[in-house]
This record gives sequence, structure tokens and C-alpha cells, in this order.
Amino acid sequence: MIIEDFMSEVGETSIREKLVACLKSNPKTLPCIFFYDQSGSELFEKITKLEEYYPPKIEIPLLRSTAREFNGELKDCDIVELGSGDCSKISVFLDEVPEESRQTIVYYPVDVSREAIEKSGRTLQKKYPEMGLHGINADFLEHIEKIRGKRKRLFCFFGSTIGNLTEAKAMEFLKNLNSVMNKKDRLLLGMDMVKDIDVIERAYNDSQGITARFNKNILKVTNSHLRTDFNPDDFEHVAFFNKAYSRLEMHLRAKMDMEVTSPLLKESIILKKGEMIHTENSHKYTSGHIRKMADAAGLFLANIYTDEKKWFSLAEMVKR
Ligand code: SAH
Ligand code: AVI
Repeated sequence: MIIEDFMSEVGETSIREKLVACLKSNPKTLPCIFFYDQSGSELFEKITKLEEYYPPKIEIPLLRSTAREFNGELKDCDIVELGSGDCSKISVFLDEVPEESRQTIVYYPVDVSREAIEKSGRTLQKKYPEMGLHGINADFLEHIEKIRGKRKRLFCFFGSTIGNLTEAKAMEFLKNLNSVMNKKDRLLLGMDMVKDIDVIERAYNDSQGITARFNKNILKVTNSHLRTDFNPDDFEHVAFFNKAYSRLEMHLRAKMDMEVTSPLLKESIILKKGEMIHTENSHKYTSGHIRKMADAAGLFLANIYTDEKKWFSLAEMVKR
């Protein structure tokens, strides 16, 4: 499989500058893109199998039924999946597409993790040898305009990964996507919906502590870029629903006063006992939010596919 690489143009210096700026801000933050090194991606795969983590359990059957509705539209189509991860979602979708249509499809997994593209690419190649495959190792926030296509495209953004962006970033992202979309292109956007707060908080505070390990892994990734000496065991995993922003927030709380150093940094990073590093937002939506986002991005909301409980939605958007 060919893998186009846009990540090597992102220099280590700019990665370090970004991390340092986030750790110097008040409150301290770490960008959630840094969760996904190899062990972070593996931990996320484990999260998707947890009993408490409900989103895939609802999105997967929705993808099955939606694929059947899309069937006729998928001939001679390029499927571009943003944040494709282990590609398990697109597999569910493709299983519903007849082989004679799949022969005409080229699938483009786009992910910041090259390992994830390579591993899932091998699985897909075996499973659907008749389908074209073309990996894109890129940051969908930075490189969206580099994703070219002559044929009609179906952009897929599953798992409610859009929810990990702030409202402003999500709008900017959708506007940029709109600007690269052509008349016949479509977007299928997975969005986790507002529901009982206990259900949401349980999903991010699982009993096996896998989400806590996923959260703390961001410190290991930070250490590998900045040569800092963060000890993940010195932090507590904190996850709660922030109603004002309609989002689940993940933080890492310092268990003690600490001074984090690096040979690359002139000044050390000081944390007080109880201080939190904000690591992730996971927005939960209403149908009102979905309409507002489509409108603000200049996209037409063609359909919302949802489950009986309205826990998860697949929003279909096209150009106006
Ligand atoms: N879509 C999959 C995976 C979700 S996890 C699912 O629903 O199960 C989020 C995925 O997006 C990870 O594979 C991560 O590496 C990727 N990702 C996160 N931020 C990204 C960015 N800015 N650009 C490209 N990929 C990103
Ligand atoms: C990838 N993303 C949509 C997941 C979420 O639910 O926000 C990441 C995650 N964080 C903790 N658990 C899962």
C-alpha cells in the first residue's frame, strides 16, 4: 500500500514549541493529538472494547444500516476516512457494500499515526483484496487541503473524534473541509449525543483503569519529545462532565508539588499539588448543535441517522 507522508514536514522543533507553550499556559494543557503513539493507539483500541465505553456499541450498528442506504452511491467513489485508527469502523461499513461496488472504491485512511495506517492497511488488504488502498499520514487539522481527489468522495469522520476539538476548532475544521469538498462529495460525521451524565462519566472512568492509562500515556509521549521527566504515577486521572460546555473533560491532577526538568528546557515546569493538566475535551451534541455546526460551516445537513435512544448520530452533510 502507498502511504503519502505529510507528517515528516512537521519538524520536531515545532512539536516541542507547541508542547512547551501548552505546559506554560494557565491552566496547563496538552494537545490530545499526543495521545496517539503506538501504545496510545493500542490503549484506545482497548477502550473501544470496554463495557462502559458505549459509543462504538451504538455507532457500529448505525454504520451497518447507513451503509445499506448509501449502497448505490458508493460505486466509483473515493472513501476518505479522517482519524481512521484501526479501521474497524470502515470495515463494518464496507462489509455491507457488494463486492462489485467495492472493486470500484479506493479507500484513503488518514491518520497522524503511521503505524495505525500500516497495521490496519495490512488487515484491509487481506479482507478486501479487490479494493484500492492509499494511506495518508497527515494531521487533518493542518493538511486537509492536500487531500486531492478527482472522483466523488465520501469523507468519513467516525467515533465522534470531532468532539475532541473545541467548538471554534471544530467549526474551523468543518469550514476547511467544506472548502476542499466538491459538489458530489459527502461527509458522514459520527457525533456522540448528550445523555445521562452518569453514563457519560462512567465511560471515561472505567473500572479496569484503561482510560486512566490512556490519559497518563500522554505524559510518556511528552517525555519522548521534550526529554522531560514526568512520572505518570505522580498523577491522578480525572474525568468529569462540564455541563456549561457540554463536554466530558479529562485532566491529570498532580499528587504532590513537583518540578519537571529537561536538558532541552532552560526553565523547569513547576506543578503544585492538586494542579491539573487539561488533556482532552469530548463534546456531546444535541441535534441543535449539529444543525448549528453545519450552518456555520456552510454545509447542508442532508440527514441525521440516529439510534432509538438518540445516544449517537451520523450526520450526513453535503455542499450547499
Ligand atoms: N475513528 C476511529 C479512531 C478514533 S481514535 C474510531 O472511531 O474508532 C482517534 C484517531 O484519530 C486516532 O487514530 C488518532 O491517531 C487520530 N487523530 C487524532 N488527531 C488527529 C489529527 N489531528 N490528524 C490526524 N489524525 C488524528
Ligand atoms: C477518539 N475520541 C473520540 C475518544 C473520546 O471518546 O473522546 C477518545 C477517548 N478518550 C477517552 N476515552 C476515549
